[in-house]
Amino acid sequence: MFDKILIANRGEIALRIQRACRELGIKTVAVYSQADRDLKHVLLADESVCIGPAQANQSYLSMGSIISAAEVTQADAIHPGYGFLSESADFAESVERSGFVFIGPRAETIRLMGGKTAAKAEMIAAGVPCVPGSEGALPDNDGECLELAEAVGYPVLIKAVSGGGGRGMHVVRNREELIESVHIARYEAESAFGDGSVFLEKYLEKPRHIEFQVLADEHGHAIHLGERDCSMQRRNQKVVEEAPAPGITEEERERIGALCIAACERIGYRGAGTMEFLYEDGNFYFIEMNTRIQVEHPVTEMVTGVDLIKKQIAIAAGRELDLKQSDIKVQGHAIECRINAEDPRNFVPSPGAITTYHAPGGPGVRMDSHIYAGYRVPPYYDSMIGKLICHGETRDIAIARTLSALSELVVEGIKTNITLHREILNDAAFRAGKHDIHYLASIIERWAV
Ligand code: MV4
Repeated sequence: MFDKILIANRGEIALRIQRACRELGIKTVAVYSQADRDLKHVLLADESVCIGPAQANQSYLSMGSIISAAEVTQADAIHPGYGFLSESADFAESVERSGFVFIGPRAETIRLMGGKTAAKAEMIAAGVPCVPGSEGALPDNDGECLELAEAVGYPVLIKAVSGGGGRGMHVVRNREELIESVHIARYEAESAFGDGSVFLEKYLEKPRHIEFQVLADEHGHAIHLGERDCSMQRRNQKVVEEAPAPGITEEERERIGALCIAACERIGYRGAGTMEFLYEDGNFYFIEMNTRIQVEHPVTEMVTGVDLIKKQIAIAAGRELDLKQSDIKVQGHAIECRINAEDPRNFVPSPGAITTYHAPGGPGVRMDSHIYAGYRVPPYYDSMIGKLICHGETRDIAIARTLSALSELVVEGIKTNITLHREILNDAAFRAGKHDIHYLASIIERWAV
């Protein structure tokens, strides 16, 4: 097992990774920017290294600074968390070339899955259902693009091959709009990702977002840990996630889960990963794979009892997965609320000093947060200040427990979205588990009038 892990991240996930390391008897190195000297995990780390100024591109995104910090502290491995460099194949490669273990998949796997059309081709080959669309990038020829769209049927969605997370997508509702949209999408993709290639898919109008968690070791064993529903989102930012997904049957879980395992085996996947699907009219359609631990991993931990971060570390250390598929039982229901430092009405970030903090507690209540009274939320990074995760025997109990915990949670000195969560958890469509990916935008519009 590793002796020392460098945590290449900040905030709640850095603290979460540090807790897993402590349990495993592994020392931790915290790296932090000049704006993050007072982060909780920095204060608790065995060693800490300032890696640069507040701006992320000069600190948390600076590969050289992070690898230098690993060298001076003689760390064995680097955990990238989520965001920042977690899905950078170049970073994974640099880490390994410098003699450290990257806690995540091999660099070539990250690169392969980062190409959305290559990822889809692998999934199709493994038997995973995908959204119908152009197989591969669109050709330069306008006539051929029109034929491809015609074959798929309007409306279609144009996506960047090197995109992801919803940026640079264009809905096209008829053939008159296609060519101009393709040209705009190519231009945007080139400026945003340095790769102007785009592809098209049938546009699904009212899907739910359902994703499967997988774990795979380097000895050829892969398992799935069921699914999460992340449909309650706004502008590609998830707000509430839950496991299992409401209304998904054990048969669907086993069938899609088995296909996700087949895909992991096909690509030789290693570590924790997530297969994202759109779900509409009883059908699953793969859209992309995330090759990192995700923000919402705790809901899966709560219903399976598996510590995903400890598994990531054990897999990276070369251990064999000590879980069989038959060991995984989804028990009860878990809901996560992302607590953000922002105005609950207009979503504008609200950094500043936290004067009061009272965390909720009790059975089935988990608060993953790095904040404390006196902590200042810096303005430079994501506004998420914590996650409230509640587990219950049934979805109704989990909802009641979440509402109770939200009423206990006190964060003063800055604005937070706690009231938004109370409204969502009391919403009839959410309580019925019938919300799709556009639902949150629609209720926000209703408040505006
Ligand atoms: C789609 C789609 C509808 N049809 N693909 C957005 C993020 C990226 N991962 C894929 N996304 C979508 N792809 C087809 N063929 C709708 C979305 C989408 C979405 C998906 C999941 C969660 C939130 C979303 C918000 C807007 C659009």
